[in-house]
Order: sequence, then C-alpha cells, then structure tokens
Amino acid sequence: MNAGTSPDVVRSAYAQLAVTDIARARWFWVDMLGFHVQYEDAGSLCLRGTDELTHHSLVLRQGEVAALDHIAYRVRTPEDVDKAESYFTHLGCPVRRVPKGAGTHGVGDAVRVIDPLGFPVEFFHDIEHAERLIQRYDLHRGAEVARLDHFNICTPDIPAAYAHYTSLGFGCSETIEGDEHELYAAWMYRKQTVHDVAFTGGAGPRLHHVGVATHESHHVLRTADIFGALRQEHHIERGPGRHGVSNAFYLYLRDPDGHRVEIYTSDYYTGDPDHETYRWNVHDDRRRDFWGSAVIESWYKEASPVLGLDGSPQPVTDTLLDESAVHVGADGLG
Ligand code: XXG
Ligand code: FE2
Ligand code: CA
Repeated sequence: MNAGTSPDVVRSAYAQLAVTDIARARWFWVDMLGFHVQYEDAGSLCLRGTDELTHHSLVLRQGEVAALDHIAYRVRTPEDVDKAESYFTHLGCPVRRVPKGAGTHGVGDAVRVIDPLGFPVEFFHDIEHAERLIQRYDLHRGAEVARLDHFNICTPDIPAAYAHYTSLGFGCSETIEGDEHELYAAWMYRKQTVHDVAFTGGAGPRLHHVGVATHESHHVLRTADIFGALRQEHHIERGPGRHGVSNAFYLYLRDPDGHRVEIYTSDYYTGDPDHETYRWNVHDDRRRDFWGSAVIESWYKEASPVLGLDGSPQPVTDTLLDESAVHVGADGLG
C-alpha cells in the first residue's frame, strides 16, 4: 500500500462530546431536540436522528471538562481504515489504532489521529446498524432531528485547513474571501451536500458547532418556539434565519455546557464532478445571513475546546484573519 494514499471518506459520521452533567445534556439533546437514544449506560449516551440507519451520530459522555472528544468520518471499506492509519502516520501525526470493543460503543475497528490542524479525528468503516425510524412519526419530537449534517471547526489558518481537506479528497462548495481572495472561511464536502466540514476563522483547534439536519424549515421555527415556551430561550444564540452561504434555513443553540448545535435544513446538491465553488466577498452583508441580520459576537468568538488522544485539552493558537472585525457599510458592502 502506498503510505501517501488518502482514505476514501464517505461522510461526516458522528461527534463525541464530553459533557459535565449527562442528565442535563440528555434533557437538551433528547427531550428538547428529539435525538433518539440508541444505547445508554451510566456515563454515556449514543444518539441518532430519524433518517440514520447506523448506531449513532452523536455520543455524549460524562467528562471533567466540556470538550470535543473527537469527530468521526466513515470510510468506504475496512481497507480505508488502514489507509487512514498510514496516511496520518506518514504526515507525522499522532495515530492510535482503536480495535472493536476498545472505542465507542457500536463502532468497529477504527483509527484515531490528531490531524495536522490539531483536531482529534476518528476514521472507521464498521458500525452497528439500527432500525428505520423515518416513518415512526409517533416517536418524532422537538426539532425532529433527521441526521448529522456537518462539523464546523475553528482554526487559525483557513488556507492550511483547506489544503489538508483537499488532500483528503474533499470538494469545496463555498468560500468567504477578502478583496485579494484571502480565505476567511470554506465549506467542504464528501457527501453530495454543501458540506461535511466547514472552517470558521478563530483561535483553534476548537469545535465551533455540530450541524444537524431537519426535513422542513418549520421544524427550525418550532424548535425556537419550544425553547421560548419553556423559558429556555437563553439556549438560543443566533437565528432563526436564512444563510447566504449554503442557502440553508438555520438556528444555533448552546447546550447546557455551551457546546453549539445548528439546526439546519434545505441546502443543495453538489455531487456533479465539475461542481464549482461559489465565492462570497467578506464585505457582502448577506453572506452569513441572507437577510442581513447581524451575527452576534459570541458566535464568532466562543467555541468548545478539543481533547488530545490522551484526553487532555489541546492548546490553541490565535487566528490570522478575524472576520468579526470586517466592517460592512450601510449599503451592505465594505
Ligand atoms: O452551516 C453553515 C454555517 O457554517 O454554520 C454557517 C452554513 C452557512 C453559514 S453562514 O453563517 O456563513 O451563512
Ligand atoms: Fe453550520
Ligand atoms: Ca445588517
């Protein structure tokens, strides 16, 4: 096997978050958002959306500090797990093999790495299957989460993130760029949607948010209504609104530990081989909210720490370009 061959990534598959109070986290993710519990023990919960036929797309585990434990990508074949191991070893990254039973419940043989951007990332192929819930309308609750859609990560050097994911075979659907084409943000995909991963310029490595898909824009509105009705409106951070980038309808919430989740619906197909990148100018006021609504400062600045392979929080580096400092004039342009 060529050590430099990248694994064939199918999609963003799950995120594992450390939470400081698993009962409160359960309230937020299960009772309020409507994730389904696939597996539960004293210290962890494996959750999935209604459309997901694999064991989980979100794992919550009790931890000392609120942090990202790892994000995980599913790869096409078991051999792609070996390819991930040699690919990241070749790059000089910390790499650990996690045999079936030693890692996350339901997942088979996997490889965990600290990628060149400093993020804990797992690659796996085998995972337990799960019962079809898409038409179990009687079980649908809250945001009626259908599936995981994407990860959004804070990283100080967006061109480096773009280069790393390009070499992993990801396409780029959209960018935010300055007048000299300096890269402020990028959305990259393997599955045929706008993204599996996006980069927000900021101190990093940190997890900006996990994006979960619902079927209908009214589910986004209903989520906000439920939080308001229960006097839990302080969990709402940004939106509801229409994104410029991706065209999706959105709402951002913060969980009891401050982990951010985006309820997201109605982006578009990107699967043609010659799909072209759509480029937004950073001075276009519609880029992050198509109606020009201001983005709250906390959305740019706050994010979850990430853990190393030994479980300790990773140090962060400050950003090179700060999009939140970009001035947009009254005409919506710089
Ligand atoms: O998923 C997304 C986001 O990355 O969360 C943010 C799609 C678009 C945007 S943006 O705020 O740029 O419209
Ligand atoms: Fe997002
Ligand atoms: Ca405005």
